[in-house]
Amino acid sequence: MVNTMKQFKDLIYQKTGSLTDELALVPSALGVLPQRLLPDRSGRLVCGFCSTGCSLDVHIKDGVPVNLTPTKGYPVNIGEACPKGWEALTPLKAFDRAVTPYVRKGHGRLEPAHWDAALRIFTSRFKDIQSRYGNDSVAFLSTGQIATEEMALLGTLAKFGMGLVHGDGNTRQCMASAVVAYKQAFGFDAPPYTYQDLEESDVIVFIGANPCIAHPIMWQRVCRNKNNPTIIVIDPRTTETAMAATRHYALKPKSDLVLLYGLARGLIERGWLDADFIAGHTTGFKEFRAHVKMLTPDHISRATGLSEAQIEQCVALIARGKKVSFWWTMGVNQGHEAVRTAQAIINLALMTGNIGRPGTGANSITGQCNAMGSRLFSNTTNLLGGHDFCNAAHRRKIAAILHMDEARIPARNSLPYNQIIEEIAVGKIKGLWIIATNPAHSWVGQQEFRQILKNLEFLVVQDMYHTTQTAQMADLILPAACWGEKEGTMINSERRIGLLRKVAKAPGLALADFLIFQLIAHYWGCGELFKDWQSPEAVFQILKEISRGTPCDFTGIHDYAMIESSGGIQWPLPEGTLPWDDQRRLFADGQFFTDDRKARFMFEVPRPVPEDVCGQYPFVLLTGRGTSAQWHTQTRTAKSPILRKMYAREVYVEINPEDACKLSIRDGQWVYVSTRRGEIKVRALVISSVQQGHIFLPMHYEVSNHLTLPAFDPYSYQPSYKMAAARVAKVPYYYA
Ligand SMILES: Nc1nc2c(c(=O)[nH]1)N[C@H]1C(S)=C(S)[C@@H](COP(=O)(O)OP(=O)(O)OC[C@H]3O[C@@H](n4cnc5c(=O)[nH]c(N)nc54)[C@H](O)[C@@H]3O)O[C@H]1N2
Ligand SMILES: Nc1nc2c(c(=O)[nH]1)N[C@H]1C(S)=C(S)[C@@H](COP(=O)(O)OP(=O)(O)OC[C@H]3O[C@@H](n4cnc5c(=O)[nH]c(N)nc54)[C@H](O)[C@@H]3O)O[C@H]1N2
Ligand code: SF4
Ligand SMILES: [Mo]
Repeated sequence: MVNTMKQFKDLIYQKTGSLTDELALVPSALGVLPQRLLPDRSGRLVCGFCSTGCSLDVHIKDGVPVNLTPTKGYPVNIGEACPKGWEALTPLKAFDRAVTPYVRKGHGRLEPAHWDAALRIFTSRFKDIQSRYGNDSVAFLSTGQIATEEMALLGTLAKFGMGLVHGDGNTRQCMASAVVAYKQAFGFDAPPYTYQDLEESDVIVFIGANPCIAHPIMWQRVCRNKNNPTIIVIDPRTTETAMAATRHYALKPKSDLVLLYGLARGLIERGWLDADFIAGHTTGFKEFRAHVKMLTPDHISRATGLSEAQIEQCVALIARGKKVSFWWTMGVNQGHEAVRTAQAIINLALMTGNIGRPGTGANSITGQCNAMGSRLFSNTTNLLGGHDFCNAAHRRKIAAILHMDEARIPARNSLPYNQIIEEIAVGKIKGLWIIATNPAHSWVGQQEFRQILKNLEFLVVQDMYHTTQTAQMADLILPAACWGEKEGTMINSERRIGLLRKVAKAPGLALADFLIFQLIAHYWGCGELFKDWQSPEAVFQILKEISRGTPCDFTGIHDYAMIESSGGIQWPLPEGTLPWDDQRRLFADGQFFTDDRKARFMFEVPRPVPEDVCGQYPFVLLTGRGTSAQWHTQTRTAKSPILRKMYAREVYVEINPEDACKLSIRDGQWVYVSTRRGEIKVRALVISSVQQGHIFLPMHYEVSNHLTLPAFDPYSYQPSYKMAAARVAKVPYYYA
C-alpha cells in the first residue's frame, strides 16, 4: 500500500517509466519535480467528438496549445472541421474541471481528497460490497469516448482483475442494434464501408440519419460526389439533410421496417435483383421473399403514411442506381425493432448486390469518436477483440495472450445496461463505477433512473468535470485528463485507427484514465496481472496480438509512428500487408464472416410500437441532435462561448404550425410537454420541419430524458429514445 506522496510518485514512475507531466502538479510541499514541457511544435491528433474521426493539428507555443487547424491531406476530413472540432481545445480550460478527487463526507458534501485516499476508498468500499454480496454486486458503465487502450485496460482490470462480471457502455444507447444486426447477418460486427463510398455512389440513401448536423464532415464528402447522386432521406422530420436531398420520404415514426420490406417487395416484383450475388453469397433469400410478399401495397402505404406512388418511386430510384449506398444512424438503432430494421437495410443491399463495390454498402454510421474501439475492445458485451465470453476456446486464447489464468475470465456475458439498472433497482447491484459518460442526463426515463441510482451503496464517477449531473450524485469522483491530454488510439466509423497525442497538460491532479486504471490495479492488489500494460502503446501491441487471425486483424500496423505517417489505418491489415490504399472496404470478394462465408437474410414480422399516441397523449415525441455545435449532455460544448452562440440557450420543442395554431401556441411561448413519465416546461419553436402530430426535443437539455420511454429492442437492448406519446399544452401567461 502507498503511504506517502513519495511512494505515490515512485509508483507512477514505476507504472509509466517516466515522470509524467501530471507529477509536476502534485503539491509542492512534497518535493519539486522536473517539469517536462511539451514540445514547441504542432501535435496531430484525431478529434474527440464524433465518429467521423477528423484529424486536427494543434499548434503549441511555449509548451501550451494555442489553437488548431484541421489537418490538410488527412484521408477523412481533407482539411475541414466542423464547429466542435475548431473549438476542441476550449473545454479543456473550463472552470469546472475536476482537478482533484472528491469524496462525499458524512455531512453529504463532496470534498477534495488526495489520490491515495481516493484510491483506498475505491478499493475498500468495492471490496467490502463484494465480500458481503458477491462479486456480481459491483458493476461498471463505460463509454465510446476514451482511447481503445484505456477501454481495454478498464474492461480487463474490472473483469479479470477485480472479478466483476457486469459492465456495459453508453455504446448500448447508441449502436448496439447495428452491432447485433451485423453479427447476425455478416458473422462479425463489421461496418463494410469507407468514406470514399459517399463520393462514389450514384444513389445515396440515408435512413434515420441527419449527417448535416451529426456528421458534418461526412456530409462534406457527399457534397464532393461528382456523380450528381440521387440523395434519398427517410426521416419523419424535414431535417437539414432532408432539405438537401433529392427525395425526402417523411414516413410515420417507427414504420421503417414495413417501408423497407415494402421496398424489398417492390424490387422483387419487378425482378430488379442481383440474382448471381444472391445465389453465390447469401442464404435465406427464398424465405425472405415469401415473407415480404405477404405485405400488400395498401398495407405498406397505410402503415408508413407514404403513398403507393411514393414507394414505387423510391423502389425505382434504388433499382436505377449502379452504385447504391445505404446509411443509417439513430433513427434506426434507437427503436423497438431496431435490429430487424437495420437488417432490412442490409437485405436491400444484399439483394441488389450493392455491397463490396465502390459506392455501395449497408453502412451503419457510429456516433462517438471511439464507439468502434469500444465495440471491439471494451471487454463489455464481447470478450476482447470480438471474441465470445461463452466460448471456452476463445477464453483460452485470450488468457494465453495475456499470460493470465483462464479461470479469471468470466464464462458468461455481462447483463446489458438496462438490466444492470434493474439489478440496482432490486438491490442486487450495490456498487457502480461510471467512466466518461453522463447517464443522469442521457439515459432513458430519467426520473426513474435517478431514483434507482440512490439505491447504490457506493457510486464512483470518473470524469473530466466534477459538475456533471452524474458526478454530482457520486460518492467518489476521480478526476480524469481528457482528449488532448493523453495518448492512445481511436477507431472511426469507417474502421480507421487514428492517433491521439498529448498536446496539453491535464490540470491539477487530473490523471489520464489509463493511469487511473493502472493505479487502481495496483491498489486493488492485481497490478502484477498488468505488468506488460505499461503504456498505451504497449497495450496497443497486446491488442494487435489479440486481433491476429480475426476479421479485425491489424497485426500489419507496427506502431503508433506508422499510424501517424499513414494518416490513420483501416482494419483489417494483417501482418505482411501494407496499407495499399487509404480507402478500403470489406467484402470485395463476396466472402462474409459466417461459417459458410455467406451473408444471411434476417427478418421478422413488424411489431406495434410499445407506446402509441392516444386521446390523452396525441403527439409523437421524437428526440435527437439539435445543432452541430452541441454535443450530447453538453458538459464540453457548453464551455465554448463561440459554440454557445450557435444554439438556443433555453430548451425548446419543435412543433408544427398547424398544431401550434390549434393549441393557440405562439413561437417562443412557454409550453408544457408531458408524457406518462413526467412534465417539462420548454419554449415552443413553431416550425414546419416536424409533421403535424409530431414534436421534436433535442437531447442536449437535461429535461429531455424525463419524458422518454424505457422500451428496448429485444435483441440489442438498445433504448427506444425516438418515440413516446406526448401531450403539449400552453403555459398560462401568469406562470410563464
Ligand atoms: N452535433 C452533434 N453531432 C453528433 C452528436 C451530438 O451530440 N451532436 N452525437 C454523435 C452520436 S453519439 C451519434 S449516435 C450520432 C447520431 O446521429 P443521428 O442519428 O444522425 O442523429 P439523431 O438526431 O439522433 O437522429 C437522426 C434522425 O432520426 C430521425 N428519426 C426519429 N425517429 C425515426 C424513425 O422512426 N425513422 C426514421 N427513419 N428516422 C427517425 C430523427 O428525426 C433524426 O433526424 O451523432 C453523432 N454526432
Ligand atoms: N433523448 C435522447 N437521449 C439520448 C440520445 C437521443 O438520441 N435522445 N442519444 C443517446 C446516444 S446515441 C448517446 S451516445 C448518449 C451519450 O450520452 P453520454 O455518454 O452520457 O454523453 P456525453 O455528454 O458525451 O458524456 C460523456 C461524459 O464523459 C466526460 N468525458 C469526456 N472526455 C472524457 C475522458 O477522456 N475521460 C473521462 N473519464 N471522462 C470524459 C464528459 O465530461 C461527459 O460527462 O446519449 C444517449 N441519449
Ligand atoms: S465532424 Fe466530427 S470528427 Fe470532424 S471535426 Fe466535427 S465533431 Fe470532430
Ligand atoms: Mo451515440
